Amino acid sequence: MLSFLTLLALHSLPHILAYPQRPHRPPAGGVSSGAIGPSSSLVIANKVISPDGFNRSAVLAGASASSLSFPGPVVRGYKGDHFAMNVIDQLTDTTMLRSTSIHWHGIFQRGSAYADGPVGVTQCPITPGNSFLYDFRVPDQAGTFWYHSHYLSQYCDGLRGAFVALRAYTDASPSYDIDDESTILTVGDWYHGPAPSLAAIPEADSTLINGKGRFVGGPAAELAIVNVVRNRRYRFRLVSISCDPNFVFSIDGHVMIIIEVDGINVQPLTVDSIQIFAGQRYSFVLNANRPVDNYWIRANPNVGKSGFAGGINSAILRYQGAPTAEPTTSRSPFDNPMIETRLSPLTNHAAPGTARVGAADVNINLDVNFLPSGIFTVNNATFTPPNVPVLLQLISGARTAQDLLPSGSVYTLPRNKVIELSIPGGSAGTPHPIHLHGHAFSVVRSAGSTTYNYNNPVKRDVVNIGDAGDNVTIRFTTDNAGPWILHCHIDWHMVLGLSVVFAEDVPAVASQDPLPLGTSSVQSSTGSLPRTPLEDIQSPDMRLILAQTLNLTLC
Ligand SMILES: *[C@@H]1O[C@H](CO)[C@@H](O)[C@H](O)[C@H]1NC(C)=O
Ligand SMILES: *[C@@H]1O[C@H](CO)[C@@H](O)[C@H](O)[C@H]1NC(C)=O
Ligand SMILES: *[C@@H]1O[C@H](CO)[C@@H](O)[C@H](O)[C@H]1NC(C)=O
Ligand SMILES: *[C@@H]1O[C@H](CO)[C@@H](O)[C@H](O)[C@H]1NC(C)=O
Ligand SMILES: [Cu+2]
Repeated sequence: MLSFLTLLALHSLPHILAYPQRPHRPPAGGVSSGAIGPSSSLVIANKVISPDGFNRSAVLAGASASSLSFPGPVVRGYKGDHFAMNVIDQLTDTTMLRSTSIHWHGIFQRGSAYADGPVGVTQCPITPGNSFLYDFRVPDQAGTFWYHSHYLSQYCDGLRGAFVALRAYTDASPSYDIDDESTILTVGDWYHGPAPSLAAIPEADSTLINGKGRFVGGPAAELAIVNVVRNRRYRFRLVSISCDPNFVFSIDGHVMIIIEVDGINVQPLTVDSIQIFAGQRYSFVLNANRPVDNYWIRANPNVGKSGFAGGINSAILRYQGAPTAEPTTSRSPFDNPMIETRLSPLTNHAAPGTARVGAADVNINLDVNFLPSGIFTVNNATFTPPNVPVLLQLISGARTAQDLLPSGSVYTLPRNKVIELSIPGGSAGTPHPIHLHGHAFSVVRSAGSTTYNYNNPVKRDVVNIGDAGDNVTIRFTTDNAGPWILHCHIDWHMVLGLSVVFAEDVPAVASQDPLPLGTSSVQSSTGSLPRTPLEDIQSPDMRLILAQTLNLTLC
C-alpha cells in the first residue's frame, strides 16, 4: 500500500516531494555493524569485549549471535512504521543475569503496553532459550530514542543501543546535510566487573563514547573517531546510554545547535556544552566550519574519574584531510551552556491544563527518600517488582491502587485528565534523572529554577530533578491507557526501589492493551518458568538488601 501510494505521489507531485519516502540506507560501518529494524531478530548473548582495553564478559545484542556489539546495533525505522523485534535470549554466563527484557525508551506504546519491557510492570523476564516478539507501532514519533534491558541492572553489563525513528519526509530545507549512523553519538559508563557482583552503587571504570574509551591506569586504547568533511553540517544524535553518571558534553572549537530533545523538535538553541543525564537525548547541528584538524570530543562525568588525562572521557572529531593523530586542542571555558529552561518545543508549545501551580486535574507530589537500610522510597513506598506484572494484574481485573501490587507504589490515574507531578530534589544520590514511560511531559519547573512556565516549556521524557530546594514539576495528559513506570534512570537507584507505577485509565487497559497471542513470557508469570534467580545476584550486600528488604521475587 505504502509503495503504491508513494509511487503515485512521487509521479504526480515530483516538485513537492523532493525526497523518496525510503531513502537508501546509509553505508554500514558507522558506529556499529549496520542498522537493523523495523523488523529484525535481536539476539542477546554473552561475549568477551574490551572496549577500553580491559577484557570482560558482557551482555550484548546483535542481529545474530555472530554480530554482537557494544553498543547494540542501531534499531531504525520511520515514523509510521510497524516494528517487530524478536528478542532471542541466548545468555549463558552465570556471573550475570541470564533472563532479559527490552525497553524501547521514549516510544509511547499506545495500545501495546505489553511491549514496553519493564520486568514486573508489563512482563516477566524472557528466560534463556526463549524469545519474545516486541510488536508495536510508532505512528506519531520521529526522533532519537534508545533501547536497553529493563531487568534490574542488566543494561549496565552492556545491553544498550540507539533507536532512531526517522521522518517519512525530510524537511524541504533541513538545517543539516548529514544524518546517518555515523552521526549517532552514544555516551555511557562502563564497569570492569559484572553488575550483579558490584557494590549496590558502584563507580564506573571508564566512559565510552560510541563504545570506545580509556580507563585510568589502562592502555592507550583506541578512541572513537567521528569523521566530518569541512563545511558540511551534521545532525549529531547524542544519546546518553548511561547507568549512572551525567556527562558534560562538548566538542572543542565548535558550538552545537540543539534541534531535538528526547524525540521532540525544539526551537534551535546554540550552546557550547550540554549536561546530559542518563537516558536523555539531544540532536544538535554541528557546522564543520573550523580549520581542518582533529578536535577533542569530551564527556566529563559527574561521578567516577573526571577530567581528560591520558584521553579518558574523550573521543576525536576528525576533519577529512587532518592527520591520523590525537587532537592537541583545548577546551575553552563554557560561556553558553545548555540550560533546560531555554529549550522549548517547535510546535504545541503550551503545557496542558490550567496555567497555575497545582491547578491540574490531578496533582501529585512525590517525595523521594533514601533510608539507612540502603533503599529508596517514593512517598514512603519502595518499589519491588511484583510476582505478577502490573499489566496482568490490570487485565485480571484489579482496579484500585489498594488492589494493585506492589502496595503503595501504584497510582491510578483517570483518563483524559491533566496530571501535574512535583518531585522535590536533594535526596541521597542526587541529581536523579527521572523517566516516565508511555509519555513525554512538559517540564513546567526545571531543576535550578524557581519559575513555572506553562507557556512554552520543554517536553521530554527524562528530567533531572536537581538538588535540595528544587521542586521539578511536570505535566502530561492521560491519553494512553496502561501501566507506566516512572523511575530514576540511574539504574542502581531503580534497583533499590526508586520507582512508582501509574496505572492509567485502568478500565480501558484490558480492551486497549490486549496481550497478543503467544506472549509466553508475559503469561509465564502464572506458569512454571523459573523465578528470578536471587543466586544470580552475587554481591553479598546487594543480595542481602534484595532478599531481606525487598523480598525480591519476580514472576
Ligand atoms: C583479551 O582477550 C583476547 C581474546 O581472548 C586476548 O587475545 C587478549 O590477550 C586479552 N587481553 C588482555 C589484556 O587480557
Ligand atoms: C511518609 O511517612 C512520614 C513519617 O511517617 C509521614 O509523615 C508522611 O506523611 C508520609 N508521606 C506520605 C506521602 O505518605
Ligand atoms: C513542591 O510543590 C508541591 C506543589 O506543587 C508542593 O505541594 C510541595 O510542598 C513542594 N515541595 C517542596 C519541597 O517545595
Ligand atoms: C516474601 O515473599 C514470600 C513469597 O512471595 C512470602 O511468602 C513472604 O511472606 C514474604 N516475606 C516478607 C518478609 O514479606
Ligand atoms: Cu536516582
